Amino acid sequence: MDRTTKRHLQDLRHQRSYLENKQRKQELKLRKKQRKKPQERPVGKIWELADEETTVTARSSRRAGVDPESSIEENAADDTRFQAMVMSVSRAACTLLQNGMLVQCAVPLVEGLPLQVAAGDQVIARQRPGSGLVVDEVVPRRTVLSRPDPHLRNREKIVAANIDTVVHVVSVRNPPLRIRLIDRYLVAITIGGAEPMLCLTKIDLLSSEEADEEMKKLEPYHQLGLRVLPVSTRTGQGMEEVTAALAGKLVAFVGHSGVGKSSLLNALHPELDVRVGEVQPKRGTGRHTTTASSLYELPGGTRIIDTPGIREFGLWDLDSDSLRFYFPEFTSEELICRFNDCTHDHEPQCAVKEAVEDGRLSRPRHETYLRILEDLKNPTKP
Ligand SMILES: Nc1nc2c(ncn2[C@@H]2O[C@H](COP(=O)(O)OP(=O)(O)O)[C@@H](O)[C@H]2O)c(=O)[nH]1
Ligand SMILES: [Mg+2]
Ligand SMILES: [Zn+2]
Repeated sequence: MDRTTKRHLQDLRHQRSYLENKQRKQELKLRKKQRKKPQERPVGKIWELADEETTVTARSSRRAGVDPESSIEENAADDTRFQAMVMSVSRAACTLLQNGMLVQCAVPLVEGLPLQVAAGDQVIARQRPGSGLVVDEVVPRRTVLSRPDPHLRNREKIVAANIDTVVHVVSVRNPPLRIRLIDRYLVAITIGGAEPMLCLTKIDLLSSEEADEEMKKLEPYHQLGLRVLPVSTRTGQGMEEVTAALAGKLVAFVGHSGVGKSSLLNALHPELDVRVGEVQPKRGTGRHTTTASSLYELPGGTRIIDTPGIREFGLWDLDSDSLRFYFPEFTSEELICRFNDCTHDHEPQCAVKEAVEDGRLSRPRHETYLRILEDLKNPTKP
């Protein structure tokens, strides 16, 4: 790894630990404020969906000493406010984990659109007299994984929040490994502030020579300092490494449908019994069995957000000038282009293009970079 890449990674790590500390302090403060003893939480998805609004309404109204029929919402508001983690989100509601129970909570509209909440978010929710829970505010996020909303291109869609690590899951077969798809995910993960990791699944479908070949294709990512974890959920190969790499973290699994995200989750903790899809023989991709992101808690404090397959990972919050910083190998000190602001595209005497020509830099990565650059310059093109 060259010096610039190292420095880049160091900066990212530094930023992360700073943000982590900040979040920890915030949480401590809030916990003190709520004067709550930490509750023992059941592990895995073994909670029953609580008799949602009714039980919570009764309990919190009693605690707050308010008349549930009261028409003055402000009176009840403060005492019924509590912080909870978002486990999953549907159109106008989300599921929160409150005192070891899953409770449904409405998401309010802001300027005609539902307030943005995502699995992994910490929210402050409030009991509305007689009409269930509602999200009041979202606690500032430590990290995000975002993409443009597929329905409203100029709105951000947060796929997961407050994640430490995002594992991009790719399979060696069914569907086959297409390394060009990795780069967009990596850019999106890095922008959002989480640590990226790669998981190469279904290695039981290959001989060891074939597996070595596939691992070779991922060499440019190794060189970038990215962790690559080969696994099989069928044989259990590599599962110990995955378990260790994710221990204690809040993690999101992303990648195309059918690559084995849900299977990986089941292999980490079989009691979860997450629905797994069949791969369609014709297209070699999976059906979308996982339709919304859901957060699962595993023994030992690891928490995983399983996301639906995303075919095209669009990039949010990126402009063409900053794109090259997400390809850290292009900013290496040895690479001196003729122009300081070289975009490594059409410019003469471009050190990056020369390095691609003589094999020092990955050609597929440069090609993806150019494609993203083109998209960013022409945002209206489909
Ligand atoms: N051979 C093999 N098949 C797997 C492995 N992991 C998952 N699969 C299969 O891949 C298909 C899609 O899995 P699923 O977990 O639903 O993928 P997801 O869409 O990414 O969540 C299912 O038929 C799984 O049985 C593996 O390690 N080896
Ligand atoms: Mg799935
Ligand atoms: Zn250049």
